[in-house]
Amino acid sequence: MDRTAQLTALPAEPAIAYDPPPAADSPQARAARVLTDNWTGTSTVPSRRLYPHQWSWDSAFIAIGLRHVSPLRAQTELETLLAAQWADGRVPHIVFNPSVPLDAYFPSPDFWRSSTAGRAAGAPRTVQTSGIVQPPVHALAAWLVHCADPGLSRARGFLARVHPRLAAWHRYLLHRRDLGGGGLASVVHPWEQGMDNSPCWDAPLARVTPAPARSFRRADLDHGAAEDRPTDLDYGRYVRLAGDYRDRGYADGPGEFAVEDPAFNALIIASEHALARIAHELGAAGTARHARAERLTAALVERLWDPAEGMFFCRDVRGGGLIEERGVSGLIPLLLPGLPHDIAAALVRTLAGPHFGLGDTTRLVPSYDLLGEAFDPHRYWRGPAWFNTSWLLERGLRTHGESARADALRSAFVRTADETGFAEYVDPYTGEACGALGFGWTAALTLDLLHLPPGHDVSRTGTDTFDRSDKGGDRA
Ligand code: 9WN
Repeated sequence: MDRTAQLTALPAEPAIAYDPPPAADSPQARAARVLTDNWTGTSTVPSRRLYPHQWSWDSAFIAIGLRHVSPLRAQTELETLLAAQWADGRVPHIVFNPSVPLDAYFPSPDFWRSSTAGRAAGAPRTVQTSGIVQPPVHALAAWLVHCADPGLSRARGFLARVHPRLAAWHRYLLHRRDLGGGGLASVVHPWEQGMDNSPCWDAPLARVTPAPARSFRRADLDHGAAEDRPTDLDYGRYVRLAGDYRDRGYADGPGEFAVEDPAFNALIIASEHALARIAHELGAAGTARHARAERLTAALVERLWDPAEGMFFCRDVRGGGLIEERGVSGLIPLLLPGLPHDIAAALVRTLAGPHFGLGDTTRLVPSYDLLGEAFDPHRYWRGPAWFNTSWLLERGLRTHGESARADALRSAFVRTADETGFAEYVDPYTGEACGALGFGWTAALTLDLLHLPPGHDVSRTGTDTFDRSDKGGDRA
């Protein structure tokens, strides 16, 4: 579909943010086409075949890119997800599309049984969801979506509607999920952190007895190469953990697996800063939230920073101690404007050093240590480069004044995304496509990076390093 046809297919709304409009054969047009193809009417699927429902952190990243094509759709994307929020505040990691056959994705709604097993936690009756969560990128996404078209956002009361839900979501994470007692949130399943088979989970997962292979049928292998996906043993453990959580009525408390992850917590902090800006836009001070974000940053450093290794590690709350595996998650706190200068500088050195090879041996940032024993350039989160983490690190580099490295990462990102047909993940050395093609957040975040004017330096915009809008929504 050419650009004109794409535009006429969209509902009536304010003009597109491109100036001048992209040519039909441009990366922008190709990325926008993926978002059009993956749009269901109320949200965007990560991939038509492999992931045919709505995923939580995917939707947040997708909204960040979609805002440049259709601010209305970007708002709708987030509102659809938040409408599935449980009464205890959790935002489920999957919102199921009832028109998709049950066997198209595993675990399906009949595994999670949200409306019965999740009743005590207030799962909604009208929509079927999973019962676990994903990283809280949503307040950040809501703020950026607002900034793309503040007029439309105000006219629709977008922030006023999402603010209470986002505040309840953060309350859930910071109160019900502080399982380590040190102020940070824990994830209770590898799927919650979003980097499913990262070697960071190997030690805590080893304590979990896998569910028998005959007790479930994986649908992912119908669409993805087995050598690029988690193993059957991984799946046995995922199923056991999720089933046990469900059988406890999704009550948070003692469970076999609880990990404090640096990326998950950095994203809470970034989103707390965004919530402060949302509150300010709605007429409140927002200062308490900024202060909490700073306290959380201090807790992150105290509990997860390893000065000798120059990166953050996960903390195994049940097993005790830091997990000394270098996952990309340990670099993501670079996103935070309030990070002490020496820590930010050490993270940049680690990113550019032999374990991650940025600007030297790799094209994009690998998901795991190039020198680690478990490194595999094709197997899911055990080495391949993913576009959402490179986007977060591009932000982080820009935030801390590393414009040249950020520009180089941005160019490599856009080139690799476009060349691979917007692959789900790629070999970090060669850029070879792995997983699904036409992947939602890859296309969306490409659009976002292409929207950044050349030479733009977010480090000069003060503490808010998240707003790339050209419409002045952040001037409040
Ligand atoms: C389980 C949808 C999701 C992403 C995750 C990614 C993968 C699911 C799966 O796909 O996880 O949630 O079936 O493998 O690991 O980050 O949100 O794109």
